[in-house]
Amino acid sequence: LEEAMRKLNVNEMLTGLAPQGKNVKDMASHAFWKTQPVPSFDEVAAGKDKIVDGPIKDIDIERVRKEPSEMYPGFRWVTMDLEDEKELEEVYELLTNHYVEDNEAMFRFRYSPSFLNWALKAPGWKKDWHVGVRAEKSEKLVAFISGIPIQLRVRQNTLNCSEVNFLCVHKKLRSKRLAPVLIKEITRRCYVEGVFQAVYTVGSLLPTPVSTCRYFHRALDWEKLNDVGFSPLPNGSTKQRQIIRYKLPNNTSTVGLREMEAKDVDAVLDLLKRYLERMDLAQVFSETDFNHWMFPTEKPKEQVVWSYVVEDPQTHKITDYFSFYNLESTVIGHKKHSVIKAAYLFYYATETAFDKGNKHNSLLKPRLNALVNDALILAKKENFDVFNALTLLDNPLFLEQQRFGAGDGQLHYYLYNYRAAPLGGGVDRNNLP
Ligand code: MYA
Repeated sequence: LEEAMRKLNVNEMLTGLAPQGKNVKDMASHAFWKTQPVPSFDEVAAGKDKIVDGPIKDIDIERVRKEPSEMYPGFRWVTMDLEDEKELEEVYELLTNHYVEDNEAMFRFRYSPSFLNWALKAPGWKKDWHVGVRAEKSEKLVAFISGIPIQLRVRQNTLNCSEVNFLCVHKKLRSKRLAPVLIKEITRRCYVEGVFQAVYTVGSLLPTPVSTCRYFHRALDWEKLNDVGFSPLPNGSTKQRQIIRYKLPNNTSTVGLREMEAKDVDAVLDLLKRYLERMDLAQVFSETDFNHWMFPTEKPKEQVVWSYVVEDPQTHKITDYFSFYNLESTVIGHKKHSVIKAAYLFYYATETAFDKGNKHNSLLKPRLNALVNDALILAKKENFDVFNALTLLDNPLFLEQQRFGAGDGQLHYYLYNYRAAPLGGGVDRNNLP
């Protein structure tokens, strides 16, 4: 029964609708979102097959307000200067204490200052899109929202977009409708720059996701994950059995696997671009973007991203690529452990995806499994406790075999001021074995 329930939930979650209709407020009860250029639940449900991708409303840049809207008394708008280490530290502090937690409030994301530098100063970043709110008396930073410019392809259309992230309101100021004010302000600052569309991901269900993923977790240090309450001991198993289940070999197995080097950039970018063309929704990477996200040359205090390639020993061609990044979570109020070190699978690409006779993923599936198994081994060597992945790209081809377990969390993908037919997920489902 448990297995059946689990399957039911996964299937429901993959549709983008909340389980059994729970947590679904209708559009009318979304006092803020019903005023915004986003599709309603009903319209998406009714028109699934008829939706034509395109902007929802035209924005007249001349009519966009030049000044921020009024702030609540006692607070004021600020633009954060993330080049200033002190201000970066303030954003870090706010997020470390008030950002996203799991439903049981056991864990909270802990983005390092190095991570924030990486995520918020992406190529073309604008200081104006790092928006804060300070309490006037204490000068304390109490809220934040950010955007970075990206090129996003939705099927055949490439949008000049902002990616909105790190929306955070101090716990003492929650439920006072500050979030809509922040969202309207980042929207205004995007419009002012001539950017009229945005992409964002949120754990909770709002009107209306264009796609939904589920989080999967693969234990690397099961004992620690069990200690902190992240991985319960399954009925009928023992601690020893769990430790053995997640044990990994000491060495990687793919011939030609090595850390990525500067000389690989052209080949990897070419491979990654071709691989991402198979997806309906993907960022479009220039070489500058690629270097920033996947092969940063400036080494930060704390390493954020790891990139590897496979070089064919005979032809010296790059045949595969994978990367993961480092995002810790605070373990709230635990005596022994203060953080979980999590590796998140980032981008990857493999030539086996283009195999012509690949009707049943006959090469792609085993290759991905070998690569991800090596990624797990490398992450373990770097002292990560857990390896996380979402149900995007071709990930469903390896999650089960590599002993990932379905998590509670979902991640909904949203587009602002852009209507798009719902996405089926990264995997070409007709091609699954
Ligand atoms: S997702 C991460 C969000 N952050 C956290 O979860 C951290 C912990 N939580 C908090 O800090 C607060 O609870 C937040 C809400 C700030 C989330 N996205 O002020 P309120 C709606 C969008 O009374 P609070 C990320 O960073 C809610 O449905 N809307 O609520 C991406 C309700 O509206 P409606 C959200 O709990 C962010 C209203 O706000 C979210 O005190 C993308 C309630 O406001 C949410 N995560 O504060 C933002 N949470 O009545 C959108 C609640 O209508 C960007 N709400 O249901 C859109 C694109 C903009 C740019 C466009 C350019 C073209």
